[in-house]
Amino acid sequence: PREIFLKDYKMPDYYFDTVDLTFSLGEEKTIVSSKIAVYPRIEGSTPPLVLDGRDLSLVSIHLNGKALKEEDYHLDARHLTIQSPPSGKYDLEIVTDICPQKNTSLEGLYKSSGNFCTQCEAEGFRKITFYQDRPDIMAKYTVRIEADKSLYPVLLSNGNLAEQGDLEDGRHYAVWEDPFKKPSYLFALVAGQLQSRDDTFITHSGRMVSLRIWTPADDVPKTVHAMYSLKAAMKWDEDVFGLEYDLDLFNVVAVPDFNMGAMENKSLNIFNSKLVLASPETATDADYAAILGVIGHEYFHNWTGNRVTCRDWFQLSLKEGLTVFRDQEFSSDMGSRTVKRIADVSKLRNYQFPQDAGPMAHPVRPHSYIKMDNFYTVTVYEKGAEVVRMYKTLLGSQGFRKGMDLYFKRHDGQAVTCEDFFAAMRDANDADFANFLLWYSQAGTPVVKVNTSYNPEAHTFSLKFSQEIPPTPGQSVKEPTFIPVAMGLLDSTGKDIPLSTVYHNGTLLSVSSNDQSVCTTVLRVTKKEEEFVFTNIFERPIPSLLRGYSAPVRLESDLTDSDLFFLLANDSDEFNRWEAGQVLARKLMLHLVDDLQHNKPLVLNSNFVEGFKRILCDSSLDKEFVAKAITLPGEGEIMDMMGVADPDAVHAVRTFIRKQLASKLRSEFLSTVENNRSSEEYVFNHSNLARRALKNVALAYLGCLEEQEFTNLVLHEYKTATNMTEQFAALVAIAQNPGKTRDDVLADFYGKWQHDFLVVNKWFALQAMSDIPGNVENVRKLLSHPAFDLRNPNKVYSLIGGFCGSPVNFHAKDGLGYKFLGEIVLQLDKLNPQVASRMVSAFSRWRRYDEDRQKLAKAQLERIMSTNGLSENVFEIASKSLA
Ligand code: B3K
Ligand code: ZN
Repeated sequence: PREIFLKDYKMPDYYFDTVDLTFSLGEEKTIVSSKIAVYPRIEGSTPPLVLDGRDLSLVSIHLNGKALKEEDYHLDARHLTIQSPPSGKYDLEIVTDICPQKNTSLEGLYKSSGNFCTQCEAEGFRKITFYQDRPDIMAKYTVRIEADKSLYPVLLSNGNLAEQGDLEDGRHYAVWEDPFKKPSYLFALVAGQLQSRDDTFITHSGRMVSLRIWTPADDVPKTVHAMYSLKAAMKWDEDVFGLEYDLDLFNVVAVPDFNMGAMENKSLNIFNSKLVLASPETATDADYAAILGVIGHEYFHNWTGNRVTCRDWFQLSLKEGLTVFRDQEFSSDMGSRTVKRIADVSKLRNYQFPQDAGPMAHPVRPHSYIKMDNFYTVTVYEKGAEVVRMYKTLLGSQGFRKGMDLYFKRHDGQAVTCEDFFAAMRDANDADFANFLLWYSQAGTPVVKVNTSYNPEAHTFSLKFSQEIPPTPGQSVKEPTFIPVAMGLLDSTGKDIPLSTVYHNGTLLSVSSNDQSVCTTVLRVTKKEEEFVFTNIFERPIPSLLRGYSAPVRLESDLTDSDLFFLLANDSDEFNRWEAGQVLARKLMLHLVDDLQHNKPLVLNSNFVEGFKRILCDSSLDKEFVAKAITLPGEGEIMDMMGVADPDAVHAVRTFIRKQLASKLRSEFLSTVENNRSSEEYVFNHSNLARRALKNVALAYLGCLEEQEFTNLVLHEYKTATNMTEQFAALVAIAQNPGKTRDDVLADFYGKWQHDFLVVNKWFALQAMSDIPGNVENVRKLLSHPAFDLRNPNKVYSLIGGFCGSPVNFHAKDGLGYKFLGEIVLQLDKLNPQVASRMVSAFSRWRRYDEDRQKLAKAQLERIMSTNGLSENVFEIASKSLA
């Protein structure tokens, strides 16, 4: 396999002006005819024209109407090369056959539940026809689709419907024209038996847009929330960024077989059904929130991704980091900003930090890849979004908006780079961004240490910062980067101290302006070591650092436990209240893990229980915030902080703390459950979902006690639940404890929901993630359950992905978890390399574990590597993991 490097980027020799595609969809094969208007980048130059193509069977090639002879072109497994094309403009016509019904990779054109659909990003278009399949080739597309009318009554592609009609032999056709130039990865086609929920949106400037969400007929009632989300997203983008939709039609199609969440194809978004379909009875609040976020995300791509796209795939974060940032902001504005921030930061810590510290660590803009699909990562997406957020932290909302406006003014219709975005932000604000660009090129999570000191004579408070970025593969030495540290100081009553002046390495910086007092300021930490000194501070303050999590770093401060309890109780920055509790919990957990490893008895610090109780019982707090604040850091997060990760010890400690808290605060948890029941109809709004969230967390605590009273309570909640959020939470609480009750309720749940594959996936995932000893055997059995299918990604993510997320069973000492995954990866790789490669990633941090586990995991990686015919996808992850 060949590695591709950013430094080797070359502009294309040829551009494409227009592309006319005709698809004749058939049961045996599909015939794709393409006519491309080609012109050279440099007038008069005639280098060979190299087109990408995979798994295509070439039928014919014509150049300006004349058939090409075999000696005029060269065909190999990956390319079609026309050796001496004519100079100037010409039309190239190529006919190919493809076989969508045999395409199990779900990339290119394939069938899902009898319908045709496409997925082209990143490099799937080359599985449809020969093309320069790279994002800097932007062309206008016209697409004609022909198919059997009764089997495929609905024919969709990008843009506007120009023409449709009947053909002979029961076939019909539709012609779609997209007036906007686009890269091939945004091409889409759907054909099948679908029905739509229709609505309209009137844009800010008064244009009417038709909105259609397509699903199989039975599912149309479950698209209410998706439609609501779409309209909310359209309005939000106008209000916040002044961005309007640019066509008269916007289609969303839900398909059950899809490798990822969704795809932003121009005006024809294709979604994994999981992120469209919802009803109160079948979807949880988390599903509703995910639908809102992803419908928003794909819609927002219309500007950040489609109108302005990436020059090459190394720039992926240009569109993904920015669009994740936009969907995070959208969800924040639609719900609780603090809770959304907490959820996003938790995701970063639990998934991105480990990636950034492992063999697959890569910068937000990677330097190289073997298979681009492997780089749709939490680093490119979530860390990328943090990078965008830092611009906003530094520039403020208005400055950020000015930067966005300039970005679109400069680059609408172009394929650009991360520097272009940086330059727009900088130039629109005349800003000094110092060494900020390093965020794009250096991998690894910076560790920022802060030492504080108060001088009571001089009334000064000093903060000494130092930063270090750990080495990552291919990058042993790092330079200090630009870390915006939003912070405030609290006085002894817990109030913010107005900040007047701060000295930075001896130079005065003014913090307040126009006599307006400022309580949060953003320090620009750019060097390996530097000091900031606040003056006119008349008592020892408690610093609240990195407010709102203003930079994606690991912060190590000298704050004491009592400082942290103080912040937990008082900080005006709600995010940092949560964070103080998490820092305390992480310290506590690591401490107890150490005790456990040294055979010391486990004792839970009573201050922790007290602090926890205060939050649980504080009725002035938002309930969703409380639910987050009383949730302990994840096991992965703790393992990530250990020299040698010990999954059993971390699991035992987390379980111990949960049981202790449940037992010490049983009456508080019980009243929390009782006071947060409601007989009202399900509504997805903040106050209702917050109530359910708090109730469900409390229920899970009580459930872990394994006492009859609480088992009955949980069963009661399960039986009386009128929505999936509460029903599933009760099921989760019951399923924690092995035994007959668990088995009966799991069987009951399956019986109830076996007709709904999305609910059945939850049922698979719940069992797969279980920490019941020896669970690998149950998971193996579920592989042959009639509802399971290795070809459906959602099912694989639920069952196999769920299993790998269980620290105790996946990392079981006997190695059976590793062996199971090794076998599955090899089976999956033959069907769907993208899905196989996601699964094999679970091995990537094998060096974090003890020697025995290392040996067992390594053996599986080696077994995978020695298999013939391995996909590039799996090869890349497995080989980099072993390197
Ligand atoms: N852009 C797509 C991801 C495509 C992944 C290809 N392997 C979804 C999104 O981020 O919006
Ligand atoms: Zn995206």
